[in-house]
Amino acid sequence: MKRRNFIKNASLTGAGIAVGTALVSCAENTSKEKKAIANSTIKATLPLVIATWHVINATAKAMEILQAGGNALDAVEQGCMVEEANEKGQSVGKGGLPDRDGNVTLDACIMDEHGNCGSVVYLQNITHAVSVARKVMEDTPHVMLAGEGAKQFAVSKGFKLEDLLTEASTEAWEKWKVEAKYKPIINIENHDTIGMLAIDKNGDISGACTTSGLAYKMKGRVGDSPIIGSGLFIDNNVGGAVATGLGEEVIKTVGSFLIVELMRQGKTPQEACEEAVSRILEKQISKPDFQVAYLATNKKGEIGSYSIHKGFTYTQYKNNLNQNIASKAVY
Ligand code: SD4
Repeated sequence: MKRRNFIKNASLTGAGIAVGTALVSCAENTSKEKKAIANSTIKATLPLVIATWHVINATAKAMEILQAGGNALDAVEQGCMVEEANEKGQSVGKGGLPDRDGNVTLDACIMDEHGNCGSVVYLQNITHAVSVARKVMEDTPHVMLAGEGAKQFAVSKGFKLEDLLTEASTEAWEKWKVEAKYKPIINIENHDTIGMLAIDKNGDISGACTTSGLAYKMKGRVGDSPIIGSGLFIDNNVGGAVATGLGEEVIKTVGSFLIVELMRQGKTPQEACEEAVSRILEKQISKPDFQVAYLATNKKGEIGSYSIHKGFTYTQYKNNLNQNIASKAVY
């Protein structure tokens, strides 16, 4: 590990206090004290898990892994898998709402503390898209696999083929065909893509994002969620960010990457999320009828979230408290 990274990483652990102390041995006492207080606050905050929307069971699973000493990558994968398997959630995995032709197509990605990432787009018939994304990251020389190729790869890795269109989703789709007459619905509330960030006991951060995408999208449409930098971005020197809502607007502004870069420049996670939302709004001529929401954490475990419209909530498991929190919003 490069010395600079070692120091940055170590400063989040008990060892970091010693390393940090050695480096500032000539500095004033007051700054030493401040550093010690900051380090102990970070230790109290970690490990932590945050995720978009109301996904208490998913964050609980991720925290179980972190508390047992597991790493952030395993935590975000297994946390997301809880929602992918939950048929009642109609925006993720099995039971996800289909495109306008009745196909359930999944998008997912994952990114670790080393900057490695994997992604699948337009994946059909496999519930755990996030795990396929992890296999792409770990077992191929590529970052992204799409459609039939992604499916074949998943099968070669032992994933089972399943019908992801449940009775409830079929009913909702049939109703939409009659009522909406194939006109896309942009519903500010009808999203619950899971984007999850975790920081483990070592202070390392990973993230994942998984979704069935926008309900009743055009066949072939891919959103922001599997696109590294849009739906998710991680930098172990800075923090991480995830997005939910109308993916087209997130892609146009490369939202999650933007937030991490703004935090790198010194903004708090809250300030960075607000700036990313305003980058979208400054291009609108009137109040938009779509929703975009961001959630971010820096390496100190400070959390920020911001959405265009009220109604976005996120789940935070921090300092032994697993709770759902209403985000600040523009409107
Ligand atoms: C997409 N961003 O496909 C996703 C949708 C979403 O909660 O976030 N749903 O555009």
